[in-house]
Amino acid sequence: MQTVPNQPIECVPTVVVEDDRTGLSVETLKRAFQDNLFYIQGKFANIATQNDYYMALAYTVRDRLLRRWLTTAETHTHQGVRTVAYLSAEFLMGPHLGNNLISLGIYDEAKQAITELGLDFDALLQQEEEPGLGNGGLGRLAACYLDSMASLDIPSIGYGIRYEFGIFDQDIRDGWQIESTDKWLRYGNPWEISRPEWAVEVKLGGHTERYTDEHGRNRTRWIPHEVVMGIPYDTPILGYKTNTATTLRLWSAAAAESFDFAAFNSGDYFRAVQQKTVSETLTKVLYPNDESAQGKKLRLAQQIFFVSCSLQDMMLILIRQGIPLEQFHEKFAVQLNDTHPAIAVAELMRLLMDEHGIEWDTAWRITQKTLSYTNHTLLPEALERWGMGLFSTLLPRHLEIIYEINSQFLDDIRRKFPNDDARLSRMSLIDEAGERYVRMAHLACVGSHAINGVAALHSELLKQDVLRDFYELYPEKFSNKTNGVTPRRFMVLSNPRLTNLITSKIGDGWIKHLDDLRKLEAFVEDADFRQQWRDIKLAIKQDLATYIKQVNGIDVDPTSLFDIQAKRIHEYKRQHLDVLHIITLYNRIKANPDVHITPRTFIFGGKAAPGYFMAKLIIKLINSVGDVVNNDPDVRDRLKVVFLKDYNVKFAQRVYPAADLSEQISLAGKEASGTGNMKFSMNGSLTIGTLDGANVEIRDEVGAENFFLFGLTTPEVYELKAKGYNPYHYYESNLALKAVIDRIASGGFSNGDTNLFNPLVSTLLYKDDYLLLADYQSYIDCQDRVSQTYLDQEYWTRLSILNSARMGKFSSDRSIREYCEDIWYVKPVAVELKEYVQAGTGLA
Ligand code: F58
Repeated sequence: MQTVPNQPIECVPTVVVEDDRTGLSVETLKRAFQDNLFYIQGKFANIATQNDYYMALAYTVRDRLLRRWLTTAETHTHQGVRTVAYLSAEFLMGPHLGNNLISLGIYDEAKQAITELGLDFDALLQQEEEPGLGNGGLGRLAACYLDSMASLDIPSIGYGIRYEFGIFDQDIRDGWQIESTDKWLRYGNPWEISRPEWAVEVKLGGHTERYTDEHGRNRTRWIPHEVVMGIPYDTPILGYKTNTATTLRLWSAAAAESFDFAAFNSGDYFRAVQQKTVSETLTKVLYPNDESAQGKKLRLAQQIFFVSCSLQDMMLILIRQGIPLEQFHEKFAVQLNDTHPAIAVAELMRLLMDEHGIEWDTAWRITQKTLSYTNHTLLPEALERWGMGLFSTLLPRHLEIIYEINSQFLDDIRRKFPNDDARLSRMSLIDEAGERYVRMAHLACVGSHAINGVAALHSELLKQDVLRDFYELYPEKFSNKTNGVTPRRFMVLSNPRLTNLITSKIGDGWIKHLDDLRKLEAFVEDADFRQQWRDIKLAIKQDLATYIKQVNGIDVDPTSLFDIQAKRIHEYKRQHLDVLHIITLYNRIKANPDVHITPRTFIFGGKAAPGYFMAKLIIKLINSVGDVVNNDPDVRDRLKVVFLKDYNVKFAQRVYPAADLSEQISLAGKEASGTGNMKFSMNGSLTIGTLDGANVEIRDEVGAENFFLFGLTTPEVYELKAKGYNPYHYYESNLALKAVIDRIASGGFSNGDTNLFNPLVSTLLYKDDYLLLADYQSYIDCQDRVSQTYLDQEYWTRLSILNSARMGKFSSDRSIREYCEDIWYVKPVAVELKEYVQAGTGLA
């Protein structure tokens, strides 16, 4: 116990006692850290590893979260509050330690404590294994939303899957992506608490039977082939400088019986443990797909598993609080993050009817009032559908329920649109065109009271195109909720230097009210401020340059324009358009080595889905172009190309602040929103982009004059495709473009091998679904304007400041407020911390 003298009072000096588990002073933190090293890790300095120190610090921080966490749970239970349940197959949380220190407001104290103990604080932060339980934007959005819900005191819980292996680790060998398993749990996870006592059972396979219950009603019972246990693992999510700490509850699969005793007793030891292995396979690994739906049985099993666990868990919460199940929709607003949890429509119906005896009509009303659905894609290949064979084998009861929902739904359509068979077959929950499929987006639309897209353009395109029939049937269900990102992680944590500068000018209110960044506009004409802004950017670029030297062995000039494209690799995102620009500049140099070129460092980061050949070939192309350009003496170091391996949240935090230019160059009408675009811009980078996704709104906010726009618009794309797009025509008629393609095709980046990049080249010349060749010239002209603008550093800095200053709209706090007001009807609940009484266990 540390005693801190207070103001001296007349006779008896008062003392404030800091408990080792809750105290926030540097001295207490030091002592608590050492205690945890000794008592939790079982180590002392001589034998402790860097990881032991990280764990000791993590436990020290977790202790400080727990009082807020338990008090929040108690307050919410006591008040029976309405709660958001955010269902997502992915949560891409990023490291917890730094973020929790910031939320607790003890980042500096912890740093001082650790430094005074002679340890390297930053190295400890870096030690944390990233929980990579997501593929990209969709999973990261879920994580930003948890942060905002907690920060806004919204009663909420995130439900998902505790994958034993998250998104694969990416290495680059000979320019190619190599995947390896992500063993994030190898050294333990100090942030989670398992709750085996709250485990639930999930049924799979088998068949159904009809029976008459004791009230003489016809009921259905499901006799499963297999039962799997779901064990919840809880992680606290502390809001920024508030007492609310919500929960991320991830489900891990386990065998219902560790041993099959019949088999064990008969001496078949192997068969006895086999069931355990099969069950545990369910949550082994995250599917590393991006924007493509693959009808794999295990994936459907993962979806029903986490959805069923989560809905049963919510029911247990109701039962524990004495709330009748008929009030399910009053207690919970359940958000479906894309269609991965859409089976919730049938599962909630099943639980209410089969397990709890509620009649169909009531169950259906509850289901629709409870659920709402966010769509994240416009790509047809990303819309999930499950083959009927697979679906009926795994989920026989759900299929019956879906048939019944469908039959009533089709009747509705017939009433509203008589004699329109084409519409019926377009909208049916079952695709019967050829092989039969269950259409998950349709199920989600029918079973939800609200449907939203994730940027204004995307929501419009959903209404006009992908979900047009559903919009015509239920216009009132549709709305837009433009994505946002948390400024806590993506500014305060990842860019402390810029945070300090901003705060020194406008105070720290912007961290919770991002619109306050507008106050920075008053300093745009302040030359000193601009100088400081520039100095910070340069220092961050220097740090990244050092990292690049260490990891890639490439020397890059920190004063060159850092031009960054970091996101999943996909043809629609057009990383290869960026490459066409690099080669264009290279060709200019080869034609005239003395030509003026604004020095640029092209930086790429991102993973390709392991089965996506073209995306992997794009990675190879980037690295191959880098090998040539970086080593050609004619280039004189004016251009550098770097592919940063293993792009993840931890690494993204280092990359966003270092960019001068952010590449947001997807074909118009393809990117639902994008969120990296927001993170770059907040950190003062300028955007080169198309009118796609949230770029449209970013440009509206920052001003057209502060945004580098190029490319076809969505209607122009539709028009060009309708009249018959011929990429070869662009190739033939544009000499610079032809020279670029020819250099790739002739083996200019593959040691003369003309086969290597042929799949890419011929796709561009003869197919080009994403219209790279049509947008090429507009992109190059725009890039030339970028290069010109960068030469005037004072002007560039003004634009950079204005970009940050005008990003208020893109805080995930704004998005969450909109969801709360328009879809969830959930209100903030203040949590008051009680005096600390021996952890407030409630024991005498
Ligand atoms: C992304 N989708 C969108 N899907 O592409 C992006 O525009 C948007 O900003 C973001 O969602 C958030 O709304 C996305 O990340 C996936 O990762 C799926 C994971 C499961 C398989 C299919 C892709």
